[in-house]
Amino acid sequence: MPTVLAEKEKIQFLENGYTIVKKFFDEEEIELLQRASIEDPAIRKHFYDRKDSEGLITKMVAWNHPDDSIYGVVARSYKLVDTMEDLLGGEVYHYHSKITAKEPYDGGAWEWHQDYGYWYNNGCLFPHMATAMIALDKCTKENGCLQILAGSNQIGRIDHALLESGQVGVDLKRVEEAKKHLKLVYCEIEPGDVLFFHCNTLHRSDKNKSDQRRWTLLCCYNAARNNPFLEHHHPRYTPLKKVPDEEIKKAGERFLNPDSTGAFLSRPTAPPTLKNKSGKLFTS
Ligand SMILES: O=C(O)CCC(=O)C(=O)O
Repeated sequence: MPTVLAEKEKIQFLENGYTIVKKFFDEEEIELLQRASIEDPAIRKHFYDRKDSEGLITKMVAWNHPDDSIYGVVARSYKLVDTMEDLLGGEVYHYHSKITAKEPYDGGAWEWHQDYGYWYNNGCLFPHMATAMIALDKCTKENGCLQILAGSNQIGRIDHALLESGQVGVDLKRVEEAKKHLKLVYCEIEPGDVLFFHCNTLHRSDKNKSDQRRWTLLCCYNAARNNPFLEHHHPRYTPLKKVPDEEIKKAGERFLNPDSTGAFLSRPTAPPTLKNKSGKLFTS
């Protein structure tokens, strides 16, 4: 199946570092995903906390390999993978998937960062990487939708540092300069919409100030031609078995199989060489 992107959405991704495809998943598909994510015991079991500077928490679960669960089938579906391959210019493989869960009032913020600020340190030589953020809930300004600096993908990789909260954030002086040139976009999306963003796109999100939860599923991909030169906590090139889109509904609410998803991450990761202000090495 070819990409679902119209030419103008692809140009938007290349120029601005992101594009949003409305109703990428239909109502039935997204309801299955929502229900599975709530009921799946493996998700509950492997949630870990990711704190922000106020001590507020985003719950996260991340896994490496897409299995036959509904999330794995979504991550391997022709429509998602072919679209990624169109955006990244060739074969891709699944780098990892994660759920970021911001509960009403409690869900924490994410500091400005580029995903390549992390992934560069994993031995990924080129920034041929991107993420599909799938809205499981309505994502709004109030509940902490993703914010993006449109066009920041063209800046290239910026230095990141380990923050006291344990998050890895970008040099904020650069962000301030970038804001003078680039538009800040609040990516408000509905369940079933997909926000595709490039690994050098600067992004952050606010804490959840509302009584509405904000859960998202993020599927991250690397270009096959960008096989990481270092062994690390995410997979090196592993051929991806695409599945027809119809398999999503057939998967129903099939839960994650912890034996086939590879390592679940057990805590936030940061490049091992980054130090925080007190000079302490992050030892993940
Ligand atoms: O879920 C969010 O608000 C942000 C997620 C994010 O920035 C990431 O996973 O890199």
